Amino acid sequence: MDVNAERFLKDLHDLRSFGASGVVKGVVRPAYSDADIAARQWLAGRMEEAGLTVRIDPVGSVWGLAEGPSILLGSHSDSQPEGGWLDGALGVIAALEIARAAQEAGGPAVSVVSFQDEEGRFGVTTGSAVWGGNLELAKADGLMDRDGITFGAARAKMADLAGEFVDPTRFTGFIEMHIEQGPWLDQAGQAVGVVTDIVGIRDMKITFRGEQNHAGTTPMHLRRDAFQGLNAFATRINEDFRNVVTPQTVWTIGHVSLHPNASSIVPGRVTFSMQWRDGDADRLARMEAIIRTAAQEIADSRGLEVEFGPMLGLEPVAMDNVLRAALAKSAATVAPGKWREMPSGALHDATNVARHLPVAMLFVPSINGISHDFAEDTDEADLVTGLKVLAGAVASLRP
Ligand code: HGY
Ligand code: MN
Ligand code: MN
Repeated sequence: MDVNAERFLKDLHDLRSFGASGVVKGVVRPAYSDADIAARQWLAGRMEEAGLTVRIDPVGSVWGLAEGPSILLGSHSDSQPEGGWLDGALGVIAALEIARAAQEAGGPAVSVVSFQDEEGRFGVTTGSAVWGGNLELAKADGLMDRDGITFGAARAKMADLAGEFVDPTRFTGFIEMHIEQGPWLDQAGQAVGVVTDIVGIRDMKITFRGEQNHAGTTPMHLRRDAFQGLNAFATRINEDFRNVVTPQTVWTIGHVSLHPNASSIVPGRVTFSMQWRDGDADRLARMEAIIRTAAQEIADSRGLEVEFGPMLGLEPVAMDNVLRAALAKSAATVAPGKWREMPSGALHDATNVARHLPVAMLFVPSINGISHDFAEDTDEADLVTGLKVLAGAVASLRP
């Protein structure tokens, strides 16, 4: 099968024009934003032109379906609030190009998907989590973004486009191409990573409630300052994790909402995100226990109340041996000496798809290891190398 690198790169750049930030190549295309919906409609048109049957499912994931049994390729086209042009988009456009090239070559049958809300405006990989059965739709509908909008209300914006969920039994497997989003391939001067497994994640909101008061007149020893509670908590877990974590374990407080967020008011409430990731589910559980104990003890000692929101989680997932071997063989042919096997520290839709299908992933380098930032980028030669590796693997899977 011969992929068309020019056609692939043009589509990738065209997709970037939806929600272009104006800062380098970055995009602002969070799930269900006007730019995201417009991009999804554009993508549906490209799928149709490629001879695929378009279906938009009840959560807004866009599918381009080949006839009969097919291999599914894809990723997501929503972005972080400040996102790069390749995170997700690369896997979707590579899938589209391979579906076209495969048709031109007379097979195999390739279907394409762009899952909705992979970037977790509402949850964690929400669209594929619902499709894969990791998250009930009714529960997803109640999830709120940081402005208090529910997933249910947001997906209603696409209701007039929506059909049924796609039956997973029509697919024989799933391969997701993605940027690495970390430093390893770039530092080693390598072009391709074949993924061995994807880490697990836990994500929850925690709230400390204290007493809002005057910042000039309230003596320090009488304060019940919610921000000071968060400050103590962040320091405490760094200490308490020390004997539990490995160099691969990560944890992040990435969103903080302080109330009322004013210079002259002792803050009475803080709600923050607590997220942690590791390849070992037991370690994730031990970290959860540390988090809950630390937050409770800090609250008790400072006259605060603590409230734990619902915890979202995805388990670590190993890649399928057959698909992974096909990618490795293709990488060794297309990029000899310039590829490696590696785990994924980022979450991907493949985690959820693994509930239904054998899954595998391949990575291309991220320049300076930057992602979830407008500066995210990859050398176009590496994008094309990755595309060729994926095409080779898909071609080798034909019956
Ligand atoms: O956060 C993640 O790992 C993914 O990029 N959403
Ligand atoms: Mn992604
Ligand atoms: Mn991402």
